Amino acid sequence: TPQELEKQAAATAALRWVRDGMLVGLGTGSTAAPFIRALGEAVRTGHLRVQATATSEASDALAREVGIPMVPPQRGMRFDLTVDGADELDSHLRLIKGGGGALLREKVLATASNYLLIVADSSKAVPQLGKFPLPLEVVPFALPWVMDAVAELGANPVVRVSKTDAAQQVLSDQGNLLVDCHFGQINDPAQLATQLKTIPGLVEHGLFLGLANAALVAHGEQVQVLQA
Ligand code: DER
Repeated sequence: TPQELEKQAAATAALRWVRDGMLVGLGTGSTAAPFIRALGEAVRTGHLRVQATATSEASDALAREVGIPMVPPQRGMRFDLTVDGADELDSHLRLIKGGGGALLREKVLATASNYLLIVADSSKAVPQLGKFPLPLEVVPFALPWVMDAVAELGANPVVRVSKTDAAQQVLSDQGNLLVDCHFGQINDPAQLATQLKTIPGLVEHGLFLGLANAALVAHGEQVQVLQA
């Protein structure tokens, strides 16, 4: 599809940000995956030596499959570059992430990275955040009260279920629930992020503010570079 081609174009362009010897954070989702494959190819053919850590079990498995040497989290570890997708990004490079369910590890790696590069197809760039429901990672015990608290903030919260079985709640790699919050339009992302952080049992939210350094947004075969 045209969207898949855009994801591929952005992912391929991201390879030019990787330098020999880098410690790389690997994102999660359908745009991060072709980047992982392309990086694996560059490693296997001897063009690049890198080490990496992934933001999900799925990306970790893919990275190992394509031959990228993987390292576990350690004290003092800083990533030279993390490449990840996003569900929405605005012109200030504020992001909504978590559609792929990996927002917690994604935010951990983004924060431990010297450079966060977002790869996206053209549908992800928006004038204002919030059309895409904001994902939260929630400790199962706390779910009812977290739902109440975010409803109080004006959202319509929905617990994420399996696409193939609506009775099956989706669990994160940490065994937590994912709650998608329909805000309609987020006028003040910073204020909302602050409010969400005070809710007990809400482990993390998908607003990534001040974290992305650049974004590669593909429009057809053209890849636009946005800098923060
Ligand atoms: O969860 C995320 O933020 C992922 O990066 C993902 O949702 C991005 O979407 P993609 O599969 O279209 O790249």
